Amino acid sequence: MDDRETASLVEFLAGVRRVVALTGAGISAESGVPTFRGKDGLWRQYRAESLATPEAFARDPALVWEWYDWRRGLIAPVGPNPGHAVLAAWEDRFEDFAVITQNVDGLHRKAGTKNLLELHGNIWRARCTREGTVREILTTPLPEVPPLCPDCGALLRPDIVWFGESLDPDVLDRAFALSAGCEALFVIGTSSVVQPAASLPAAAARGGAKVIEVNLEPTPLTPHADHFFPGPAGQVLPLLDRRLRERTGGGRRGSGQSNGKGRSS
Ligand code: BJW
Repeated sequence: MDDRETASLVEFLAGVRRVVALTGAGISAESGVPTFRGKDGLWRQYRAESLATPEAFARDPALVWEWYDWRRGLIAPVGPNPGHAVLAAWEDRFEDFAVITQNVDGLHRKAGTKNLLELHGNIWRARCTREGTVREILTTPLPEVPPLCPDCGALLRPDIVWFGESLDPDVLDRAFALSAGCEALFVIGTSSVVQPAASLPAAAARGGAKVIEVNLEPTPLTPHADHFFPGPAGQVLPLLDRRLRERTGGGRRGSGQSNGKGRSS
């Protein structure tokens, strides 16, 4: 993206109020959390897609829990990176700012984001397969694999949305409403292939929002995005944030004079 395009985007952002960020595994990559579809997305010989399914869990719950136990062990010691930090700070910069994440790692909350929708659940929670009760389990490694419900002895499962399972309808409705109602949607570090999350940018565009993509490489969304910033989120977002602070004199909020939902170029 050239400097003139960045400047015009910064000008636009300085005047908007309702901004949403949709994030995927790429935003946590610089914290050391492997992505799903990159070359690091393999665990032993398994692809993430073949483990994150109810069928895989029914076939071999211990194997699936071993994978989650390994991932929990990777995530536990790491912290948010500058990309997460910028999004947390944008709650103060924009009047109405929300993060919708596909990630289950909890790093947005660790960075201080409060207005957060977790589309695919959270790796630190487990759900009883018999009673549906949800509990937080922070111990890593797990004392027993697979873990059992302390109340009824049934198998626990990760409180995560696997392929073929429905997302929480309330969370999904709120995600679509936020996307359809925002003036700018940032789409950061996601391959934009997993539905229904991959449909949120189209909902935002239909509502008149600018769609701004940040990714190391082009994705199926790129041809439809208004702006594409190639590069690591942990560098691109701080750069944009700095330009925005320079434009607004370091103020915590934009001018409040919304550009409406129309596109400006
Ligand atoms: C960087 C970077 C850096 C790297 N900086 N960038 C319609 C059509 C076709 C199929 C379907 C459909 N609707 C539903 C489906 C089926 C399915 C689906 O979407 N399949 C597609 C793969 C085709 N969807 C579902 O099953 C969903 N359920 C559902 O819709 O229910 C109703 C229904 C069911 C069936 C049929 C029809 C309707 C549920 C989806 C649940 C996804 N769950 C997972 C795993 C669980 C979480 C966990 O264990 O952690 O969620 S899958 C996995 O993919 C995970 C992620 O959240 C999700 C998205 O991945 P993400 O975040 O995009 O990561 P990557 O690795 O793919 O990409 C990383 C990106 O970052 C790359 O682009 C890099 O370049 C970039 N990057 N470093 C910036 N530093």
